[in-house]
Amino acid sequence: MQTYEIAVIGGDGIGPDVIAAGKQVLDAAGDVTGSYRLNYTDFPWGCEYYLQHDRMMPADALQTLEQFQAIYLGAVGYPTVPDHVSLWGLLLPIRKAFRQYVNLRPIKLLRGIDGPLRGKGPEEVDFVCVRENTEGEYSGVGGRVHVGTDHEVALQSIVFTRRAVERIIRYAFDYAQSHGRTGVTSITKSNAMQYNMVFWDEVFEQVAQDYPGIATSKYHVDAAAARFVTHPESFDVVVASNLFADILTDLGGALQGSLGLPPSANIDPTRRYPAMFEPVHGSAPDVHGQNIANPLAAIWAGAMLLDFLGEEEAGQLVMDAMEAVTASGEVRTPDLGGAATTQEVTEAVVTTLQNI
Ligand code: GGG
Repeated sequence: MQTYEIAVIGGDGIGPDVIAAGKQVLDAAGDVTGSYRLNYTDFPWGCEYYLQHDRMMPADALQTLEQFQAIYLGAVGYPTVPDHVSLWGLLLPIRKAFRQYVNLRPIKLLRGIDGPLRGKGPEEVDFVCVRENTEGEYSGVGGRVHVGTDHEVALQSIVFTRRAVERIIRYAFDYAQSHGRTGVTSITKSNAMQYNMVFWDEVFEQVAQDYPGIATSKYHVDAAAARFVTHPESFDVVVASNLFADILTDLGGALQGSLGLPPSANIDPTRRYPAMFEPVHGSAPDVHGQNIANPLAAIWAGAMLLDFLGEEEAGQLVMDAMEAVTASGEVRTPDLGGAATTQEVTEAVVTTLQNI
């Protein structure tokens, strides 16, 4: 039996609750398959840590995390700490330092869930977003001058490097090829952004030439947002910059019926550094402490973690159990129209998994 070392950062708000649920399901899948054990080390980092230590995680946190095979993260951010401080104090430094240049976000309507789109079911809503995760609009380059005066200036620069743009687009094509997907759609805004996005388009066209078997399309981000709603079935693999994909995948969560469902994987494809798995959603202070947070996004992120570790059979088992629970429609948290607690949904997934 294989043992994997997993760093766990429950983080803020509902983060610790949904990650506890995810651990319970991943452990149950390990017991059923008998093929692995996950050895968790919990780190109490986040906004509460910040209030005590004036930083979101210790100075040597990255060296600590580097020893692990994967990181399982709940949520980052709480109203007690400014959002840009929490995000730049924990989530973004991990993604950047560990070269997690791929942020993989499946957008798939699970069986039994009524998505918001008329006539669009699980067959139509089933695609994958590949988000550039280390630069672009989140490069962190900028500054403020004349602060507090009436001629104050704020600059936030977008940085696109050929290396990063090419590798994320190539990853999207490779992903399509290896997962039986037939098309890659590029998200741009090159009509208005004549430097970085024209560059993005050029690189997309160059890389596409190496994949003659994959169909290509491109949409400006505003048109893509509309098309996500009107023609979700026209997307297969979508590749986009950091901010564009961040926005579009929240829309994707809505297409899935709730932001309590979509997962995400932050991956360094070279595997030099650990990958990080997290729900797309944040800390949800509005439902925190009520035991009604939907654990499915964290559980789904856990299934992606198992796939990444090579435990695909267990990952599939978790997905099958989760989808059997949504298909039955009996046990659902309030975001999906039910009245079940976080714990009840988690137990339903565990029981289903044990009986598959
Ligand atoms: N699940 C992690 C989390 O808290 N996400 C909320 C968030 O604001 N994420 C920003 C991002 O993914 O770039």
